[in-house]
Amino acid sequence: MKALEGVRILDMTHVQSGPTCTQLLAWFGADVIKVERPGVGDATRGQLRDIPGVDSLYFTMLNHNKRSVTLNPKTEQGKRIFTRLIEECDVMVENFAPGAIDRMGFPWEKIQQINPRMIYASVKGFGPGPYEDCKVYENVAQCTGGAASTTGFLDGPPLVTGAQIGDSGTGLHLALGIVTALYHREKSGKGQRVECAMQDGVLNLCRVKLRDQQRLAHGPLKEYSQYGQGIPFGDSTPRAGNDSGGGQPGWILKCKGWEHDPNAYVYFITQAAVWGNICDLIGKPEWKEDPGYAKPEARLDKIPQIFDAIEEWTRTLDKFDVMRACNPLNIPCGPILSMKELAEEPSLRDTGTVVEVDHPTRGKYLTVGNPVKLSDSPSEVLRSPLLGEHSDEILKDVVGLSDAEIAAAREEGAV
Ligand code: CAO
Repeated sequence: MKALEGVRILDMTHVQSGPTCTQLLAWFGADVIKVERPGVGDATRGQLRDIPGVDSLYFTMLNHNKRSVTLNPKTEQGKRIFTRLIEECDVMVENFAPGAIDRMGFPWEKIQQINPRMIYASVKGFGPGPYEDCKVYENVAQCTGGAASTTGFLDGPPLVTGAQIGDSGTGLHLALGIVTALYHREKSGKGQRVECAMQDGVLNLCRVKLRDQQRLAHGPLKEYSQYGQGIPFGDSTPRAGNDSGGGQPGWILKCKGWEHDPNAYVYFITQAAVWGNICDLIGKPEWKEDPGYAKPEARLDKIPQIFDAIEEWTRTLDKFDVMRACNPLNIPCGPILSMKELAEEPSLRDTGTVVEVDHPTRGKYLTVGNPVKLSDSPSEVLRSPLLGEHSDEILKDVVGLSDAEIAAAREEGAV
């Protein structure tokens, strides 16, 4: 039995943040019913298409293991069907612009009235406050949540990251909120509202940068490279390039072939406990006893110079050979892996983290499977649904409509 088997989700999500959340719940076994506008569907079905007329990878990779029903809750019959779905589901998830579900005629108070056990979960760009009515996409959240101001190099502009911390990150937060509310409902018998703002989710992921903001009041951030470079600190957490962000200094270093391969680099951490091993490995055994280098505090004003010396060594080796040399010595490091290398990595295929899926109109494609592994409830990745593929079965089995009632709903444009 899957961990969330028996939990039914009314999935009113679109684009990325909400679908990430409901896809995770579906992988864990929930019955996720994705409600889409008749004839239109989730906008991402048609975005960034690589094959004409076929659901995009953007859509297919975010909507596995779900069923699709088309429904317009703004029509008369659509409202009746939607009300029945609220009665029959445990959780409703949405990430429309602020107020959209209310405008459909289903504010939280009404949803609660229809089904007091309903858990109603939403992603919005911002929480209550000056920006609560704004529409928000990924990079806006990265910029307003503190990620962009602290990402990039000191002498360059703020940078956004390729990791979708605003969309997928908030979806993950929301999924935890939903499961927590389901657990609470076991005891209270009641549903509740679950909300996660993208700004809040990003700020939560940037927690260590707010830590550093407060440390600045007590002096320079000595583990930042700029300290060793003699560059003064301003009044807010600066961009730190590839500095580690933790107590053990780290940096990205060139490896053999960096001149023509954009990913011939390695992340290298000068773990204090194995400093002696590092000195031996890079041919600087004298640094083990030198008072200017032996202790971590003594090294703080020389971090850039130390990484220059380590790079002299890493440049002589392939990035995987650097890792092979460091691992037995307990020196933490990691090669910079390209998407091509990740897609082809056999161990990720073996664990189901990278999965090949077959789709009726697109054929075979790769996706990222469930990164969370449960020992007794393994996840299988099932292809995303076509638009309205499960409309009839859901309208019959979940909503309880007859064939004639379904035909009438279609006539009205409700389905
Ligand atoms: N039947 C009929 N109408 C439907 C429908 C259905 N099944 N599903 C949605 N709609 C309607 C909504 O009612 C809404 O109409 P109104 O504005 O007239 O009330 C409209 O479709 C969708 O509205 P939207 O404003 O949410 O869509 P958008 O493309 O303009 O904005 C986005 C997209 C993502 C910016 C916005 O939804 C948003 O800010 N969401 C919250 C933050 C968020 O999740 N951002 C992440 C985006 S990427 O994951």
